[in-house]
Amino acid sequence: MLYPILTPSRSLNDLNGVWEFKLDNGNGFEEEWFKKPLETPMTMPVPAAYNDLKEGVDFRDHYGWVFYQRTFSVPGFMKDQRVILRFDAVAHEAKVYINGELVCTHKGGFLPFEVEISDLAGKGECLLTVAVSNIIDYTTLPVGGKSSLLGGGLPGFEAKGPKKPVNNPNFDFFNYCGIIRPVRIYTTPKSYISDVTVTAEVKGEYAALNYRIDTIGEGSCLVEVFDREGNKVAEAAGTEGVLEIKNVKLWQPLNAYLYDIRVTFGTDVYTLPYGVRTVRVEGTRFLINEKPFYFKGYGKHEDTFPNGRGINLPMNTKDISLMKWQGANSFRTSHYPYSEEMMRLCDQEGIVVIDETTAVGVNLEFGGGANFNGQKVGTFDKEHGVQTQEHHKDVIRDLIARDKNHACVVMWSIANEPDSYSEGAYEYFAPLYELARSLDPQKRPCTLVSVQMGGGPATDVSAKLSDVICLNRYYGWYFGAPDLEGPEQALRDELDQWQKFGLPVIFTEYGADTVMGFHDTTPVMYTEEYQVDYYKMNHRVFDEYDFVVGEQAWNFADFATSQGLLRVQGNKKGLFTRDRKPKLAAHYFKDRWHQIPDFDYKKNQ
Ligand code: BDP
Repeated sequence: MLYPILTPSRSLNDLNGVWEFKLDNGNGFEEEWFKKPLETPMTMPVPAAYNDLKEGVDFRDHYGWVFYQRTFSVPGFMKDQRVILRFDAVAHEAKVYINGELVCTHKGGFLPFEVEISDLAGKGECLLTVAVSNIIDYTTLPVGGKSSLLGGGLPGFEAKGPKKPVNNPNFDFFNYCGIIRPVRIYTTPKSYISDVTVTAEVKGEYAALNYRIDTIGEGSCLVEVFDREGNKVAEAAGTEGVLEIKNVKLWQPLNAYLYDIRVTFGTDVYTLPYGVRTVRVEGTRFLINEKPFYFKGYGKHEDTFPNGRGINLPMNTKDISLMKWQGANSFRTSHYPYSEEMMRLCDQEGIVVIDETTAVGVNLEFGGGANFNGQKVGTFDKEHGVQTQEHHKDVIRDLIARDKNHACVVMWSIANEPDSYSEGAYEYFAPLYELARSLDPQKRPCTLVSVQMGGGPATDVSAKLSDVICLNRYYGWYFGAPDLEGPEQALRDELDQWQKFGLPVIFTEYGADTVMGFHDTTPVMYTEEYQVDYYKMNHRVFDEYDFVVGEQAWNFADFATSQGLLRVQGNKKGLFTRDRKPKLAAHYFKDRWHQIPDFDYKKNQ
């Protein structure tokens, strides 16, 4: 799906701002709140997660639907245009009503959807109501369950509070919800460009860009490529073809270069920023532009105060600045697709991205994974499993459709810490890899991010399905802490096993909770010193194995989670605090990463 932009043929109007808002009391749909102005509404900014914006646990942990509302008009001069209402992300399910009529629904909180509203042009003021649900279950991604009690406690000491339904996330981040990304109206001419797909073949200084333009209606098609200075460097006619660039400037990690590909179809014009680069895996090497790349970076979250998971453009810029300060070159979009603005920024800034689906907490039979609130489902429920897989396919389809042209995206992550090792895992995952590989025009490597409790290479389907083995490992934290010697040996033992598969390995998570300001002379868990020692131990091992081609610390910054005995006002594994102040380990990483080159770090591959 094309990102909405203003072009000579397309207008763009944003509906962001302060909307009316009301928590559903269970009667919202029955009383048809979407048919009239909300009674006793609150105000609510769009885009943002609503949870941290009003006080009280009933608000923050509200279970179910909320209603957003505002009015808008489509100007009469748009009558001969196609008018589209686009939501960049609504978490997790949306029902959109205009003047009381349901115009579209969408499930899945982190990918865009849109609906044509051309017939509203010149019709006067419209009432727009968006009902949003935060319910997670075994058919949604991320996965969750329903509890009837708020709160937890040690076995035998469970909370005995009032019975009310609450979400029970099977994942370790706060279930922020609402209209979390921009809402816009854009127009196109009636005959229009519906999609653009570009892949690159590079031979020395020559690049051939294979393109396909999907169109609706009549018109002839022209595709032109411009360099940064605005010089035209290639041109071709027709909806499919090849654009030849001589003396190509490649998109490189931390040294980005973007061309503008301008497509004209009839009267419609659309411009795609495009970085030319190649990616492939060869043996144990991850090649970007045919050179062995070493991933230095993090797992992240879209998580700031008070936006929650709501888009925060200044923080995106700040985060990339901190990454560069630290000598990092990459991150993973753990555990859901990030905003389109962030992906475009990474293209511009040369940050390498492992792009992850919303599949977190997929422990179908099993209740495994490091998810402390996870409900054990017990025996495999075929019905749930099948429904999850169907939705998982939709998410893969929509993610690749949205992000396929991004130079920054070098690999797809099909899931985070799923049950990838029990009976049925191969049957569940093999079709998903197949789907991703068939849909991606650039044929990027595919992976899943493997959980430590999975039993390792012998049982993990990663060994059979993934192009790169991605490991989340907590030797020296969940496993063995505060001892670091035994865990060091255990980490070596595991890597010795992976070595036999001849695949590259990236550590996509490793980390230790650390409360800023906690210090000690001998390393004590949760102190800043322990975090540094933990990382030093892990790095000693990573550096000994040439097939380890990347290290992404967990996490870039502290982040909000559900409450639990192991969470001190959130997950504290950040190298930075939630407001982006560096812990001791942030400085340690800065020293290390500035000494590690982006390419050719492992000499004996
Ligand atoms: C891993 C999960 C991640 C958690 C992390 C942790 O992938 O979402 O936040 O552990 O426990 O299991 O900090």
